[in-house]
Amino acid sequence: MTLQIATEVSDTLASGGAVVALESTIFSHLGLPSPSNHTALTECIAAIRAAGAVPAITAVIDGVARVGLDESEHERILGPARKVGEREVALAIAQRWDVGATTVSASLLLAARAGIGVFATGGIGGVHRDVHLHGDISADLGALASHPVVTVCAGAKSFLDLPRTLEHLEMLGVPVIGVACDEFPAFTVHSSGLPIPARVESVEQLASVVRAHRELGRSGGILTCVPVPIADSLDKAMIDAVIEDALRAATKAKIEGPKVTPFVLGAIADATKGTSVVANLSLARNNARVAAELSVQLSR
Ligand code: PSU
Ligand code: MN
Repeated sequence: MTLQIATEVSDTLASGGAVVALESTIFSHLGLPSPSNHTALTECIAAIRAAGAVPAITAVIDGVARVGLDESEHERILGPARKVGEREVALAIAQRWDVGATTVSASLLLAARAGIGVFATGGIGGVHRDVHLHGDISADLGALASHPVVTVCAGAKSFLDLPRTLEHLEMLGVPVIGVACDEFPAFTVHSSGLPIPARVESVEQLASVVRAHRELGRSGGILTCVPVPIADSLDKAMIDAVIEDALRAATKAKIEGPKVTPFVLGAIADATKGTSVVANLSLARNNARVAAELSVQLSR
């Protein structure tokens, strides 16, 4: 079997209930330092269940693509893992990778195959700065456009080129919708200063957009943006300075390709002495809750 869907997840989907998919890179050592990765996982699951939905963590474990993990398996994704983007999923299966931590792009593929329509993450990948020099554009963007899944995120980190990321999403035809916010959020910072392309006031209004999108037969996804709760939002000038240093360190250490994002995330966590991690946990919980509320609305 190449794709295994947890019984609780398939039973809930079969009865028309609410399910929210989660990625595993954010919970692995690639996304958050230990033990905050474990806290994030526990809190996201709790937020989804509290809102009346079933969580479905995606991962590749012992060469099987999984949608929904048993609690006893959580430790597998918290330890060392290989990063699995959409293009690595088949490799990870065929070559029986021990633990593959799925990114946003891989999670969207697996969620779509399982029939899950709502996915929560922290921040998405995007167009990297200086793209004309290296061409680095996250596979997350293409996956957002090709899979019929709504992604709930807190925008993207400003170590990316956020204006180009928004342009790219427009080119791909992905609706970008803010829930009660006027600006594209910048992950641990409440706002980036860039206008959000579209705004809804509530999860109910968001659900009507999703229904209309589906009724039109659009095959791709929708990017929903929810800013980090204001009390946990970090200072933009402080984070911008930290990011400049982290990017310089990445260039100096000749970090390239898929290693860039985990390297910069780690450097930011170190430089902010964990305050970025507190904000990260807060936004991850919040996104999980909003995604669950949306999934519940859509299942009515
Ligand atoms: N941004 C974050 N935290 C993360 C990631 C991005 O703030 O953990 C992870 C996600 O799994 C995302 C992936 O899908 O990094 C994007 O990697 P890349 O930039 O190599 O496409
Ligand atoms: Mn990349």
